Amino acid sequence: MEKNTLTKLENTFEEDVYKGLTSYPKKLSSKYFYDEKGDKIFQQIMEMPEYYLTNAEYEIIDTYTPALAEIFKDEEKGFDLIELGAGDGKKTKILLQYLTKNNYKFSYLPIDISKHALLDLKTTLKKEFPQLEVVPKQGTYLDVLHELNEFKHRKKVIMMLGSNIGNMVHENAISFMQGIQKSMHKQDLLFMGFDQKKHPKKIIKAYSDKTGITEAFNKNILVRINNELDANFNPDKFIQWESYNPETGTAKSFLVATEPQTVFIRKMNLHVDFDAWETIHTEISQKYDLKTIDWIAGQVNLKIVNQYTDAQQLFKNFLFAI
Ligand code: AVI
Repeated sequence: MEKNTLTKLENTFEEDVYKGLTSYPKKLSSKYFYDEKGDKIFQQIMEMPEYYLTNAEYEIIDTYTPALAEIFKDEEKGFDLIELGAGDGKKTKILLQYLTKNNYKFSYLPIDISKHALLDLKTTLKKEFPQLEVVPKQGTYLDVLHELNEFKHRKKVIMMLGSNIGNMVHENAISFMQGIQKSMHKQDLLFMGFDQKKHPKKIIKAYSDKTGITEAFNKNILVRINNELDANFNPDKFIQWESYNPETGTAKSFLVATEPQTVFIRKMNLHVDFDAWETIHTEISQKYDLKTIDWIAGQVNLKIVNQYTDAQQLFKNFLFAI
């Protein structure tokens, strides 16, 4: 029998948790950080002074909005501005403000896995830009790739901000971008954020703030397993640890058990044993340099049209075409 989407999603969480916690070393995917509470914690992260990514990309968009609007526009038919992983759209609003104020012809299609974030966004956009046509879509990145194929009637500008691509290992980033590339036609553009390699201390600080917000973000996955799979993780018996390899540009987050313990996950009838100092790898946040972005673009047959950076060159947004 065909399973409905919800069952499929639930199974994926359950299956991933099972696989991740029965393998060695243990792992859980950061995509499960995000539920209503996780979304809120991520909002707090974006406001932390240590988390430089948000302000840097804000500065880029603020500086280059008029130039981008000119590149994005299609005077005849207008264009579809499709944002992958829209979140609260704070950065995008600068662009929307400029485009609407200057009467550019376009629609905005925010796509996000979080229904909650999309509803909030739609409500605020309705207030701030009553004339703007907003078509929100809820779905995973994979659903999104299917959706993208359906937009062929006019120019597409696909946007993915915030270095979300950095949460994928290169292999997955490449197949994801390949999927996007396949959905693109001659005039379409892809505008994407890539966090840059920089002083390792600055990166470590951004992902291990003293207030414990990032730690709570990581631990939210344990809370979700407790709530959704009826488990008894004690988050206080784990600490979050961040590492950064300046050679590969990979920042990795771990939850580390501070003492030996056994966790029972009732829904799966599974006992999970932890030795003291055993790890669960939770997230990668890839940092890039031009060579790596050039290499990825080459792998997926995309051409770099332009690149934009902030005054401190912490972050870059790249514009790609086929
Ligand atoms: C969503 N993503 C790009 C964030 C990042 O920087 O990897 C998630 C995050 N994890 C810890 N802090 C922020």
